[in-house]
Amino acid sequence: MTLKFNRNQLRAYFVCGTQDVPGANLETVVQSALDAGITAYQYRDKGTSQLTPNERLALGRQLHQRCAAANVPFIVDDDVELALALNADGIHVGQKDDRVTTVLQRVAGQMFVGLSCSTLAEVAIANQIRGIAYIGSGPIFPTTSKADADPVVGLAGLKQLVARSQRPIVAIGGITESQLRPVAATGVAGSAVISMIARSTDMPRTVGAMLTATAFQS
Ligand code: TZP
Ligand code: MG
Repeated sequence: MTLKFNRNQLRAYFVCGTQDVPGANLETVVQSALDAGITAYQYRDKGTSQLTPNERLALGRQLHQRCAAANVPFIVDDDVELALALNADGIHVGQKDDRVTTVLQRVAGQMFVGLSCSTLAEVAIANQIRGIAYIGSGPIFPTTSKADADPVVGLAGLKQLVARSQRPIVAIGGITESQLRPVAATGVAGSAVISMIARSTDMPRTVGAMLTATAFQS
């Protein structure tokens, strides 16, 4: 079954691949995050990941099953073929990935699409493209989790992107627990994080703080 998109799924959005949990088991980490109450999971296995394409596919099947059991959308980063093979609920594409319009056509009706936008110009273009479910904006703060990250957007920059966007925005990049409230105050629908959850010593507290920072919207 494919989960439909709604903006509450952006409140506590966990992004993670094997490269982000060295020495640990990604399935175990994702299950702990699901148990703690994350509202979306993005399978982003790339960069220094050592997995073969077949291993990535097999692991993705397990992770999708775990997300489905928790009624949490399973979103694949960047890779349309992988997203289709895994029957994902969503796909997230960057400005440098396959052009978003091509992706929208490929997955039409099968999954929702999120797009990274870090400038006002990118948001203005995204506003004109039908079918984009949400925007991911960042990095808000410096991050060590993405080698080719765009320049830092900052809280003031984020607020401008939110004001311009016709779609809900999820903030990403360098977000720590102490920054959740200022980030939420910009009007975003939520925060997306790698390190804050992957390295948390208390996932229920960490995810709880993400949920507390953003109000549920019906
Ligand atoms: N896109 C922009 S910043 C980033 C991604 C995938 C990395 C976020 O990781 P962290 O550890 O939460 O800063
Ligand atoms: Mg599904």
